[in-house]
Amino acid sequence: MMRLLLVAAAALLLPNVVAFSRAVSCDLEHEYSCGFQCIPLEFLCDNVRDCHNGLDEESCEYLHSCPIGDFMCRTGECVSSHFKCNGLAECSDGSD
Ligand SMILES: [Ca+2]
Repeated sequence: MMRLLLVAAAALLLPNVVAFSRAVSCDLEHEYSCGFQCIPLEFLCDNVRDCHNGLDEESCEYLHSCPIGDFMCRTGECVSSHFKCNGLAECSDGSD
């Protein structure tokens, strides 16, 4: 009973931690499982880290890469990492 109360209290106090520690089930026909997170299959090996653990970019072979210090847009364009998340779209698709 005490253990049940502790789990309930933890769930109330730390909802994000409890939710994150739960494995999720993905729709594997359309999604890739990072373990505790699902991402669209098209995000796999696209040179952008989408999984919190980076699993979607491990064991990938890339046909195209960007110079060190650059960020690769989802379109494959290379832009300086300094411009990533600066509120302006340097990538033609706005993926930066
Ligand atoms: Ca990715």
